Amino acid sequence: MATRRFSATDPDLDQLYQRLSEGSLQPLWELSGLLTSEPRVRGVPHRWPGSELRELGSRAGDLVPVDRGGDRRVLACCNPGLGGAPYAVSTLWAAVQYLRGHEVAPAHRHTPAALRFIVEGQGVWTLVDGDALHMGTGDLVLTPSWTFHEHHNPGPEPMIWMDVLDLPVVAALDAVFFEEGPSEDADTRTAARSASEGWFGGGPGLVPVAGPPLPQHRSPLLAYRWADTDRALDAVLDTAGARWTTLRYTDPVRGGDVMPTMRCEITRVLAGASTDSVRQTGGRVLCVLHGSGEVHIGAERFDVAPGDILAVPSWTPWSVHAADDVDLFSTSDAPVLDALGLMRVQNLTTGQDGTAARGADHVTALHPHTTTDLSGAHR
Ligand code: GTQ
Ligand code: FE2
Repeated sequence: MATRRFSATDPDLDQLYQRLSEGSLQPLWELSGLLTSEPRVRGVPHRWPGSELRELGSRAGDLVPVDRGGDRRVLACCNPGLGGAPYAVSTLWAAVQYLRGHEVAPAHRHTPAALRFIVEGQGVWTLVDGDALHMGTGDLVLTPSWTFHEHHNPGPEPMIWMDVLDLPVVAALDAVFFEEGPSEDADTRTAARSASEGWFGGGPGLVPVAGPPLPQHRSPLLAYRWADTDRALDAVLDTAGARWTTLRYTDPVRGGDVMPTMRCEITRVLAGASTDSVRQTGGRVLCVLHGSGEVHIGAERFDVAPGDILAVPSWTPWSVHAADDVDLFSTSDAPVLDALGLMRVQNLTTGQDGTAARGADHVTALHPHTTTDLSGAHR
């Protein structure tokens, strides 16, 4: 793209502009909208209804094969405010993936990291660098950057799940690499328990002193099981005497986020309760696992049901009001903003401001009262 040519009535100035343009230079005094007083947010609050995602996923299953070439049957959530870009918010890809019975999605790897969250169904296996991980309702399964992954469905039933990737961030950094798997043949292994869970998910607060080498930039635990998440949510609500709370999925060894670009959290809101209204820098994708109620995002109000995917753009307040008990999974790009010192958090209900993480002290980041209020204790 050629440098913009500014024109002026003064012939000398006009000549300067001409020469700037030829020299691939632009005068800042003619540029506007760069340093805005607040983020000029691309993307709008949006909801993709679960019923529609299931129906269209199934329709794609009838019509479109999965094989090399078109190797993922995936419907990308496209935020209507992003001019057709296939992103749910400006920094996150969110999609549903549909795999019919006995189908295989072949192995590959890429630098964008992915995670899967399962709203309904079970029976598909994801192999992450050869480690077989079962996918079941409420589970979070990670596919970190540059790990080989493939999916296979040995049973007769189709399965649908949500994928979230940091693709827009990696693409913005011009750091996307992709590679096909080493073999054309599908690896249809299964296992009673993944090696990752055997080593790092055996029991709360326990990690092996001598185990496999730790991966550098992400959690060594690749699956977070619903039974554990559910139990932890109950325990915290009970202990806090709260009506709603948010738990963060963490690296069991180092305590930080599960992956360097994506933060995963689960919010439980008991029937009749409402969360605080909070906004923070960076984008977020929500996925309703259980229950029904209202999700408020900016000026929008969405009546939600299981399977719904919602977009929370940067610096847009959001809150949940539960009609019956709601479990809500969410992914944000918060680790990126934290790492760069760009995180701002504002709780509009309590009036508290914060910056979420200070330095590398993840405990500060996790502590509800120094950041945003992550639970509705005694309210
Ligand atoms: O399952 O490997 O939604 O590579 C987008 C890209 C899923 C996957 C997506 C992918 C995958
Ligand atoms: Fe992939």
